[in-house]
Amino acid sequence: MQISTVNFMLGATSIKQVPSDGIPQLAFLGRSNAGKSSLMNALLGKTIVKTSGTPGKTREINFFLAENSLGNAFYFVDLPGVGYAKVSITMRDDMAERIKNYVEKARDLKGVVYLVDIRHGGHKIDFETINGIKNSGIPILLIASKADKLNQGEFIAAKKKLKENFGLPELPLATSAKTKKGIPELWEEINELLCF
Ligand SMILES: Nc1nc2c(ncn2[C@@H]2O[C@H](COP(=O)(O)OP(=O)(O)O)[C@@H](O)[C@H]2O)c(=O)[nH]1
Ligand SMILES: [Mg+2]
Repeated sequence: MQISTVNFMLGATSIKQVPSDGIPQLAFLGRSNAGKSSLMNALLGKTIVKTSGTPGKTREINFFLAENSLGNAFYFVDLPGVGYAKVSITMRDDMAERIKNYVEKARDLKGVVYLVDIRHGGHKIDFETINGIKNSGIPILLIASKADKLNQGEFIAAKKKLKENFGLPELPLATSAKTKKGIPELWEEINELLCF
């Protein structure tokens, strides 16, 4: 997918600030450090979303407005990482609530790309978060991130494990922001979710 423009629009701190302008939104969710920002940059072909060695930093819901070469506009939404251990439980609960609130109330949200580090197989917080937003009816696309971190044998085993752990109908798509593995395939899925 060719992206012609992308701009940071706003960092929302409350649901009232979330755009509801009819432009479809795709949100990225997962634990801190799962590779959300890096994957968004890889998809957009541009370093616009801040990546960080300091997990748990994103507190706002960040909206990036992009347009593809066919003239379709869409938002990529960078949600705060879930379950980061080094912030207070109150802060964690607060962020979990904000995420849930966004997923349930955002009228133009078309799907959630949920990242799980391919090496980790899923943590308790991943299952909890996914269960927490399932009822919203928003499609959730589980992605195995950082695929370049495993060799071929480990890679196949890890995808099977994720399928089992999350009860997926098929093996998850694995991506790497580093090698760009899986990026064209992920764009196909995204275009379908955004109805492009
Ligand atoms: N090797 C490798 N490292 C990655 C990949 N994606 C992200 N990272 C690294 O993982 C760390 C966290 O990435 P980031 O995108 O900020 O994660 P976020 O907290 O989920 O937004 C950074 O040091 C990234 O460079 C990937 O596909 N491959
Ligand atoms: Mg990030």
